[in-house]
Amino acid sequence: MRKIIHIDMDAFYASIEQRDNPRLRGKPVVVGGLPGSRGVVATASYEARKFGVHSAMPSSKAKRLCPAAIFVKPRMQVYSAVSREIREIFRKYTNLVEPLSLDEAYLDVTENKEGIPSALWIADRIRKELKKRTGITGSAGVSYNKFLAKMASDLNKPDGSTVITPGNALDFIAALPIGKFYGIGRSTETRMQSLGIRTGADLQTKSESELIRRFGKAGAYYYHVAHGRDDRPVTPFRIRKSVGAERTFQEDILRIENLYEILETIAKSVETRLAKANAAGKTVTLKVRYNDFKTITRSTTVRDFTNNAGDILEITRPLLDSTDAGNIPLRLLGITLSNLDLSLDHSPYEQLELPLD
Ligand code: DCP
Ligand code: MG
Repeated sequence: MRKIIHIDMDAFYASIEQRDNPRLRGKPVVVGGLPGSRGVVATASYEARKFGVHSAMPSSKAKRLCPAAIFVKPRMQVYSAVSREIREIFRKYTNLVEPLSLDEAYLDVTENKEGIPSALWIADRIRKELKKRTGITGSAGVSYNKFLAKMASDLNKPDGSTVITPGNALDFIAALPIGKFYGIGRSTETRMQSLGIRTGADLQTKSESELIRRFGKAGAYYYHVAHGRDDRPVTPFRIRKSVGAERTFQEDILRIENLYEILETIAKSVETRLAKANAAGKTVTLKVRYNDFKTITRSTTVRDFTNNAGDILEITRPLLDSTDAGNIPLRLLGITLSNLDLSLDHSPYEQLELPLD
């Protein structure tokens, strides 16, 4: 049996704001767009949640629900730094760390670097260390698979741990409202409700073939997790270092105007790839290969993160001008962005995406 921990920081952005500004401690704090704007709430401190304020709610509504709330704009750079810190702490125990977002991750501690047999013990030790090193608290779910660990980490929030064992898993799932299942979003919840599936107990009565017929591949996932089964492994991924695109030409190109045009199409594909990776970069590198295969690179590092084709083109054109392009025919052109910020998936204006919905 595996030992999986899911850790999720408490009111992540808001806790960091309260940590860095004592004036905000113990107060209702809303991080996100300001109420005058058309922004939304990224998150709210637990003091603000008592008034019904939550993530993805229009900030103007948050203000109505909690007039005393203090609104703070997100500081993504700081949250990314804390995110890196918490991942470092996780990796002290296992290399099998799979981040789900900036503030949460799965850990497989079946085998762990400290040789600790109890996963709950590890979870609590990690939580102590999180508090000490980052100044904010996190909650943990401990179980024998990812789904149950994820569901468990919510049960004793904030600042708590919960264990789900094979002995109590089925009862726990039976009592779960269907919308709480990880992987069941708003639209699937509505469809399930219309089929009379309101809780885990209702889901447990459905056959796998019926769920697959109605929900496709996701139906098989619903069926298995309803019965406490989830054999997805914890898969750590390497943090991306760069995003780029290049073109090798069918015939060498001399005319600088043609090269500018190609540069623009490459910048556009880099833009698309950056969007897919939710990334932006500060260092833009141009790669040029001459017809004799000699290859050179030229880089510029800019002050603000960039992720759009227009900016990338503006930066790479002078780089291209600084080479022998236009005098010597080229075989290849490429653009790479590095020095990446990968946290844009947490733009407060976007809802978190669920994997199966
Ligand atoms: N976030 C966001 N927009 C959302 C949801 C979340 O920008 N719709 C950001 C802000 C959160 C962070 O992601 O602080 C982590 O999301 P969580 O869902 O883990 O929420 P919190 O950590 O804020 O609170 P909780 O204590 O419930 O985990
Ligand atoms: Mg959280």
